[in-house]
Amino acid sequence: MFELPSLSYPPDALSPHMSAETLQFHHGKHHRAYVDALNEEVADSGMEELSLDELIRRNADASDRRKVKIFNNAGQHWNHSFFWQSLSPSGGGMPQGQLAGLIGRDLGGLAGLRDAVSEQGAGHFGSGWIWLILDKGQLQITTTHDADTPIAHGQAALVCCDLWEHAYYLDYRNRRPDFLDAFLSHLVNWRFAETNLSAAA
Ligand code: MN3
Repeated sequence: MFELPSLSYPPDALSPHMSAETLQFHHGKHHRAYVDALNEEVADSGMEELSLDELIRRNADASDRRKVKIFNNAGQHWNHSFFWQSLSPSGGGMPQGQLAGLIGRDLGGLAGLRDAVSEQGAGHFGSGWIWLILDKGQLQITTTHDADTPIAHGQAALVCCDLWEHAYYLDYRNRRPDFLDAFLSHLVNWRFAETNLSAAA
């Protein structure tokens, strides 16, 4: 059985950049619904023993209706669990160490990273996610649609932001660029990205 992970900060800790109402709905209702649906679909599927990562990889190219549901709910469980750790009450600021070096080498520094997030995040059509990933030794900003996730493509995720409207509509209405700006200025957890880079490199 998969379980909803608890948050490592109180629901009002990200306010005003992400309100307690948004966080409580997003974590307690949306994420919980993905976990519940995943447990329901996996039961008696013959895949009960698989880890979350294995469920994602094994069902990534599925066309069978149930396997598609398993992929979607497993991906959303993975992505949201990763997203909560990508946020911090003391977020924003400057990446450090090896991460800062690679952002300079591959993305044109923090200014280049901000431009890429702004352009790809605002331009992403419909629901999905924006990611900082390490792929074949190179840092990249990339987006995925719906529940898709870098681990289905052999890429290492360093940090992410949710682009579904439920992530920002209560606080920013339709202004996704403002949400992404607040994410980079005040919320993004560079320490988490540095840890993920060390593990991947
Ligand atoms: Mn979401």
